[in-house]
Amino acid sequence: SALRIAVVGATGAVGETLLALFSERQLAFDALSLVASARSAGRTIVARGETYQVEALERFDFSGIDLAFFSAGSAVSLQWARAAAKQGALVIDNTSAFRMDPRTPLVVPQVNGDLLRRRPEDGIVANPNCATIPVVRALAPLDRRYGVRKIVVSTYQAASGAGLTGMEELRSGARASLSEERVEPSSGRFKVPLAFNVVPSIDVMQGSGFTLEEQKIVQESRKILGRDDLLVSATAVRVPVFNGHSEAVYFECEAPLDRAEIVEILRGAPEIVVHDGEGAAGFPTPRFLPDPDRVHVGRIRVVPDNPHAGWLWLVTDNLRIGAALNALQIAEMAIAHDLL
Ligand code: A2P
Ligand code: 11C
Repeated sequence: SALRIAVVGATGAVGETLLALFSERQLAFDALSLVASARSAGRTIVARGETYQVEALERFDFSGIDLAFFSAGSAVSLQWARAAAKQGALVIDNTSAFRMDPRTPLVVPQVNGDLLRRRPEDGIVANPNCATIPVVRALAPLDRRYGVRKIVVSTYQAASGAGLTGMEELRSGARASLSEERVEPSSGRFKVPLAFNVVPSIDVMQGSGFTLEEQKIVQESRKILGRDDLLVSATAVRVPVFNGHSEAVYFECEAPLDRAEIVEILRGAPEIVVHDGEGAAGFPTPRFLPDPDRVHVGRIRVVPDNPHAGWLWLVTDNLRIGAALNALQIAEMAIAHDLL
């Protein structure tokens, strides 16, 4: 039957990536609506070779829509996503608005895609945070073999996680510091200027002393892996990279680890590339990711003094795997399971 799709946040970094993926993965749909704020209404965007006019969310009617992707921030999702779902759309939400709601499946298709065997009662599927997805993609197969009991994550997150304005601030800040030998005042996207800097604070600070980004990594990993008992802690850091989140992951397991076996398990895991060569062939870097639709793992180590502990270095395209591609793979699975 005819498939009608709406993309809310179509003018943003994740929305743009989603539209590119529609062509690359040849998603078959019959009608596409591109939705953003009233500021963008009337703008034209080319998607899959056709020109579309952007529509304002506040005037958009979801009643004819089967599948709605939301990536316009959590405030927008909180205000509009439930209404869209009530009008009949299956909502795939890319924000943190509903992730921890017990009714809402929080899905990484390669890890817990089974949750998509039936349609969620409130019509909303949540897409995890871009720093959570790589951690659970790499650790789920290791958890099955060794029983992971503790994870410590340090992130090195790209400007694109903060959207198009984040990338623009890095670009203009870098240019200003090189040309005028002074650091451009921050527009506020990163609290302090990001160019030639490292900023250990992403999203708002919580009463715990951890940031919301760090809290998301903890709570979402537990929910996706189905392990409330899992010890998880994180430090989330913004680095002056345009796109591609990197993460150093320390993990401890019940069973003793075998490095060669870890390499083999990860090589066999869906859509993961293992970098295990000499020199630079032993680690991926965000600027030179060979295949952006795979999770890249390198620096696989077992701690010499503790055979139950290991380290991984993960690099992923945060706009694709961390957001748009994961959302599209949720959609592909929902279509395959006839949920629409
Ligand atoms: P707009 O371009 O009209 O502001 P990014 O993450 O790259 O910053 O993009 C954010 C996306 O969310 C954009 O598509 C933006 O549209 C959209 N957006 C932001 N605020 C709203 C809103 N109040 N209603 C609808 N879309 C919004
Ligand atoms: C960042 N991870 O890199 C954030 C962006 O919860 O979906 C995504 C925020 C979210 O800034």
